[in-house]
Amino acid sequence: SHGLSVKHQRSFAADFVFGCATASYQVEGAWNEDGKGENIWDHMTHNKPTVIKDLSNGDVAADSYHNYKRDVEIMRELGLDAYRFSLSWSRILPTGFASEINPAAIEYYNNLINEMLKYDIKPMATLYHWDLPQKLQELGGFANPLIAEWFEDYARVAYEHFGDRVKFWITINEPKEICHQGYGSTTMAPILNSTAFGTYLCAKHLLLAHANAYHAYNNDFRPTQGGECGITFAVSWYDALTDSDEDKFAAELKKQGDYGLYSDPIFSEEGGYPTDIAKRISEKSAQQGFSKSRLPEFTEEEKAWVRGTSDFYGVNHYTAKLISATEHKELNDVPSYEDDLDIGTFVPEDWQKSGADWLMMAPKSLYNCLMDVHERYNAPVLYVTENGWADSLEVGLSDDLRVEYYRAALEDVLDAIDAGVNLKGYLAWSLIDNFEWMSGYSQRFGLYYVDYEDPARTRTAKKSAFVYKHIVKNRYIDYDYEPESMTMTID
Ligand code: PNW
Repeated sequence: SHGLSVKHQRSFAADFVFGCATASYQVEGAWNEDGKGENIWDHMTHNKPTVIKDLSNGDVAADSYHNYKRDVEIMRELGLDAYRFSLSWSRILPTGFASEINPAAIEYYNNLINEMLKYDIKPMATLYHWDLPQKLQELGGFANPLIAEWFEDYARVAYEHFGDRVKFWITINEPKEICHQGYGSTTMAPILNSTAFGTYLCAKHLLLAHANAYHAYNNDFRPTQGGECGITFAVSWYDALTDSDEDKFAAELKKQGDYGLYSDPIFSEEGGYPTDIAKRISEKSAQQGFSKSRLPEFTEEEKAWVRGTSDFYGVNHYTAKLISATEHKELNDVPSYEDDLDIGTFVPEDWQKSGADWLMMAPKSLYNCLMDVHERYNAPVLYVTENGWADSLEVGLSDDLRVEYYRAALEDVLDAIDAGVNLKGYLAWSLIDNFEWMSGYSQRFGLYYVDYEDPARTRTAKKSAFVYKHIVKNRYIDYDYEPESMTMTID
C-alpha cells in the first residue's frame, strides 16, 4: 500500500540488538533518597528553576528508582533484546570521589540489572549521561584536568560492582552537548556560558577522562569480564544548502565541530582533532589576540593515549539541518564556537515538525549519518544508541508521527546495513516519557506514556510501542500493521 512491498522482505538479522534507552536524571527521581548526593541538575533546577521551561525538575520524574520492576516488565512487553540506562555518579559516589561508596545505590543498580537478566535482557550501561556530582562541578567539572582521574576512579567502581553482569559500557553520552551546551553556552547544566574557552577546555579533558575509563576497562577488567567499552556521540545530518564549494565546506566544518572534534581523536587513524575546524579555531584565536588557539592541543603522548579507545561508535541520531557559508549576522564578534564556525543553518518548510523545535523528520537523515561515520572512520562497529521523536502535550497514545518516524529510521538502518555499514544494534529513545532537560515535561519521547499526575507514575503503551514490538518480534517493517487493541501483553 505504500509502494514499498519489495522492502518488506528485508529483515533484521536474528542477532541484531533491538532495545530502548533512558538516562538516570531523566527517569530515576529519588533525587535525595538513600544517601544520593546532589548533582548539577539537582543543583541548577533547585537554585535557578526558571531555566526549565515548565519550572519542573527531575526530583521524581518517572520515579524509576521505585518502579524499576515495572520498567523491566515494559521491556518484556516490547520483547527487547537490550536496555540502555545510565548510572547516577552522585547516587553511587555521593561526594563524587570513590573514597565513599553508597551501598543503597549499588543495591538499586544490582536489582535493576538482575531483574533484566532474569528475562534475558542485555544491560547496556552509560557511566555518564550529564548528571555530574555538584561537588566536582564546584572544582571546575570538565574544565579541571583532574576530571580524568575522578572519572576513572568512578568507572572502576562501576566495573567492579556491575561488570560481572554488564558487558556493554558507554563511558560518556554526547561530548558536544556536555561541553558546548553546558560549558560554552547556557542550554544545559552547569550553564557556564564560557563562550570562548568552555567548549574546548571541556572537550580535551572529557576525551582524556573517556580514555582513562577505557584503558582501565581494557587493562584491568576486560581480561576477566570480557565486555565491550565505547562512547556515544550526537550525530545529526548536515547537508550543504547548495552545491557550491563554500556551502560544502561549511557543512564539513559543522560535522567536524559537532562530532569530529570529539570522535576524530578516538577513531581517526592519526588521532587528534580534525584539521579544518582546528585550523579555523586557531586562526580566529590569533585574530582575537590570543597567544595560542583556544582549542588546547594534545601532547603527542595524550594523542596516542586517546586514539583507538572505543570498541564501537555509538550514534545518537534525531534530525538534520542544511548548512550554508552565509555569515551569521547576530554573532557580535564575541569569541565562541558559533563564531568560530560562522555558518548559516536552514530547515526546509516541508520537513515535518515535532513537539521539539529542533527536531524535524528529515528524509534519510539516519542513513546519511551512518554512512558518514562508516566512511569517515574506516568502517567501525556501530550502534544506534538513541533515536526518537518528540510529541507535544496534546498527543496522547495515538502517536502516529512517532510510528512514521521509527519506520523511516528503521528503513534507513536496513539501507545502511545493505550498504555495508557494520551496524550491530538500534536503541529507541525512549522506553518511557521522561524529564526532557531544559524542556522539562513539555515534550514526550516515550514509547510508553507516563502519567505525571499519578503518584504511581503509571505507564501506558502508546501506538508506537505496539509497532516497535511488532518489528522487534518479526524482524521486518510491516507498513500494514495496526494494533488490534491498545491492551499490551507479554508474549
Ligand atoms: C539526546 N541533536 O540529546 C540526549 O542524549 C537525551 O538525553 C535527550 O533526552 C534526547 O536526545 C532528546 O532530546 C540530543 O544534535 C543531542 O539533534 C543533540 C541532538 C539531539 C538530541
